[in-house]
Amino acid sequence: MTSLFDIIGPIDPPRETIAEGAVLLRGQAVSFERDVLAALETVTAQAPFRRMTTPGGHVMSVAMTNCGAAGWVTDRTGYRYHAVDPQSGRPWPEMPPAFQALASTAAAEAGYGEFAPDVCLINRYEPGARLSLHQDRNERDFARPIVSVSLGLPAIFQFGGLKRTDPVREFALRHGDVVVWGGASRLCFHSVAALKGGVHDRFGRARINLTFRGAL
Ligand code: MD3
Ligand code: FE
Repeated sequence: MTSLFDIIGPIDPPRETIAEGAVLLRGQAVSFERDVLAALETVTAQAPFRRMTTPGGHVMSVAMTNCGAAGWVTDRTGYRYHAVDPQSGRPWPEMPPAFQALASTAAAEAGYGEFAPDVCLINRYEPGARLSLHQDRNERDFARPIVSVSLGLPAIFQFGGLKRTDPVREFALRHGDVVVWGGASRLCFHSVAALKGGVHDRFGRARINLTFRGAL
């Protein structure tokens, strides 16, 4: 007989260690989504999403902004964290309390205890946007984890090893999923496949990813 589970597939566990030091918390951000969406509107009114240029001269398909004491920026001269938004000449918007609450709750849930991020990099993917294979190594101290929050349309996230050529594993990251990347996973190569189309009822035709970092 066909069971319901043959049709809907396995149910994801609420908490899963996907690599050494990396904990996936399915749906962890859902209860924060209203406050997070309101805070996101406040941040992007002051620091709108923009597509930045890489040192190689390519305009990124992902649009970005930041909040917190500094923001991640790229231009023809390189990647760095900078206290001022180069587009406005003003400091980046403050980290909203709803963002801080989400990041510290998730880090504690994953077993990382105290985590007070100083930067939140905000990525916006529209259909076709992708992020090519990279490591995150512009932060000062890799002992601190990165907390990532996925909102809106789902994406295929690819997670490799410490060498660019290591094989990657794929994970679907859906609305509300949170991953805490610490320990041995912190410097692993990763990428996001081109976003498929679709419409999310709160976030529309987009995926938003928040990454909370101790950068300074
Ligand atoms: C693993 N963002 O902003 S989130 C990035 O979905 C970035 O927008 C992706 O990669 C996104 O740098 C992926 C998951 C993620 C973020 C940072 C990591 C995984 C990570 C840093 C180290 C290891
Ligand atoms: Fe990254």
